[in-house]
Amino acid sequence: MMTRTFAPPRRGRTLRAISLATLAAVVLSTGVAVTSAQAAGSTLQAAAAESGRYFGTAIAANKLSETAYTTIANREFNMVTAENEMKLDATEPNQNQFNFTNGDRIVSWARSNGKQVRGHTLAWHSQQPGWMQNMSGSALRSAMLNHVTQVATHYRGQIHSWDVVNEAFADGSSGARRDSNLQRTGNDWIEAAFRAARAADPNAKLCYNDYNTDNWSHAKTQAVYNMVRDFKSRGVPIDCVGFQAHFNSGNPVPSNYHTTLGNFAALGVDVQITELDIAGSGTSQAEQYRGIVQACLAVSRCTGISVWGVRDSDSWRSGDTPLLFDGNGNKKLAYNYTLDALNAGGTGNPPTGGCTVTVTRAEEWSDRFNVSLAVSGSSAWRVSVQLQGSQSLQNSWNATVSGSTGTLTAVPNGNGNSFGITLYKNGNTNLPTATCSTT
Ligand code: G2I
Repeated sequence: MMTRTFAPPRRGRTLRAISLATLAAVVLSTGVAVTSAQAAGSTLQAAAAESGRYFGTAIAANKLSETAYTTIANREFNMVTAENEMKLDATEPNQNQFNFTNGDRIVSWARSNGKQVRGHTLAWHSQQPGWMQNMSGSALRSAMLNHVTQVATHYRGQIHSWDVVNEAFADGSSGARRDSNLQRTGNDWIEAAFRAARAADPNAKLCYNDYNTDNWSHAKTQAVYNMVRDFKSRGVPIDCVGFQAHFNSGNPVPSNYHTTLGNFAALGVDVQITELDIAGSGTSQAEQYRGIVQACLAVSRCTGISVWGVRDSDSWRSGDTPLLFDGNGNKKLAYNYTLDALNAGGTGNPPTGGCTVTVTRAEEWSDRFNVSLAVSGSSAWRVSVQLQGSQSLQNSWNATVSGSTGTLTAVPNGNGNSFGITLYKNGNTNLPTATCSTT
């Protein structure tokens, strides 16, 4: 566990959470006043990193030559999403002719500035190239899977999380899938896309991403939840759910937001706020941003927040002034509230705090396969390995591993930070997922 210690009271956190007796004991035993063990972050990325989370933004390739834009983006954010450059129309303008020029520019800018990348998006009813819009049936299904495979392969190893499928559910009270040419290829198109993405880039987290899924009581939220629960129970490779979080007065931040995030996380997926923007201004807008940050910080598996653009003038709906910087690059009140809320911390540190673990497929036999796990960031770690379906442990090396099905726990046994396991497939060849915490 990453421990968070006392933050200064001016940040609002939280002598309240510490019993007076404990506080007295600390003061008595040290003879000095309690102070923060960790300086408050002065940028969004630094403040989010205090609890092991990222803070990201959408980036437009055609703005990377603008210094005012890149200065803010580089300073404040450590996760980057291509706003349009990895979409289907951008990456496969003609069937089987791929164009990664602008997507690559964004990845290259991100990596050269030490940032991670969210991929957006592999399969979507919208922004399809003309040739795809006119397709249907098995030809479309094959073309979609080929697209997923080619794009995820091109970016293999460079993507933190992929929005594998975007916006596949209908709005309103039906709880149904959205009608689209992809949906008409068969209800299993979403899981087929996830399996293709996993095969192409086994180390990227694979997300389902949607909007109007914030309010727990809404039919669309329930429908997505039921799909994710079904996927997890059948071993369909899904690792995360993206909540776009485009809010305005007609669609305000719901008071049950943290319930929504927590319930999804309890299914065994990470949750990410992926395209945050909130129409408005002043205190009302700032308070809503604060509410979003607090909801994320309250859920251990809410691993990061991305806003959908840098300055209001960069927004897809600039008239709503929905972002954290104004058109001149000045920090808005919403920025200050967001930064303070990140610095104030929350109750749930993500499981990745303090160390990370990568999971790689190794040797395979008809009934078994090997999995290599490498920990970085700490030598005092505990790794939870979530087996898929009915997989069970046959053997392990270079770590002490307990459990045999479901979730395994591994701790160091003096053989360093890499270890391995052999799993019986028992009908499921999917790679397990793993999370790391420091001890
Ligand atoms: O609509 C807001 C977002 C909802 N969730 C999925 C996101 O992918 C989506 O992003 C927006 C971009 O912010 C817009 O920039 O998606 C729109 C449609 O893909 C983007 O708009 C497009 C315009 O439709 C194009 O005409 C334009 O050439 O932006 C393009 C580049 O400016």
